[in-house]
Amino acid sequence: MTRPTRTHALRLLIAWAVLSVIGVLIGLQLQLPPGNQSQQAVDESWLLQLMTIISTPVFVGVVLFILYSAFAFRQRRGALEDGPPSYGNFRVQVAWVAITSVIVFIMAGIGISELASTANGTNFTSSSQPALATSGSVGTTEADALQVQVIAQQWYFTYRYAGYGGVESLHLVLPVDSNVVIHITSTDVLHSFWAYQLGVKADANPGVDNVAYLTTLRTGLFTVRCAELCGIWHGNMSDTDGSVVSQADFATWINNLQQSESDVTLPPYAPYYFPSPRVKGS
Ligand SMILES: [Cu+2]
Repeated sequence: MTRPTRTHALRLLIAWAVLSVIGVLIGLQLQLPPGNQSQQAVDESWLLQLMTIISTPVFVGVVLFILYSAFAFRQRRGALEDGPPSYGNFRVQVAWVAITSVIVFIMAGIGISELASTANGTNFTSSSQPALATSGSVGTTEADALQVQVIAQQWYFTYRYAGYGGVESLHLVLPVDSNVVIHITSTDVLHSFWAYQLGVKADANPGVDNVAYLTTLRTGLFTVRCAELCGIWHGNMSDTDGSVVSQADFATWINNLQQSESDVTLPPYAPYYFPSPRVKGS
């Protein structure tokens, strides 16, 4: 018994529509990483969700067609025969090209508008920024944002706060509702600074000041990891004690740090560093 092509097409269309709607509804409920601790993380989660929702009907269509064909058009028992030859289908070809073009143009439009919105040199998106009580006030431009230097080294990260005399910390602590410019560098080999929940990941190279922008939105802990194989203890280069704290807590914390390091002589603050030359026998 062979069914007309129309019946197969109609069945596939109905099943595809129903499953796609279910898939998109599930996609809308997803909480995708990296989360909502910073504006950048929110943007990344939103983009991931959008991509998931756009690709769900495509995924459902392809898998459904394969499964349906394997069942409905399978070789029955008996003599092995070739299927009927196919000569292309004009309507399917036009629809195929048109639909994929529309999807690609929508993606390109989103990409161009995102690029245009960050073309002013920073990608700070929040409009109003309360200023910090102490030095290094936080504003809406790169110049008055909090400057933090991430120094990668085998096998941990340290953080220096340029606006606070270049004090150095073992954990990254940031004030909430603030624009932060992160300067990432290394003193030895290639590392990669990855503050997972903040949605920031950038290479840490010696002799390079690699800049990333961040707008903190919510207090809480975050994880920092090295994301570039950098030597035998690379796997240990992880810190779960990064934190976004209230502006008052940040002021207290940085004050205490300044006090505790008042009698410590740190190397001079520089935009970036080079590995010290390795002397024979050292
Ligand atoms: Cu590393």
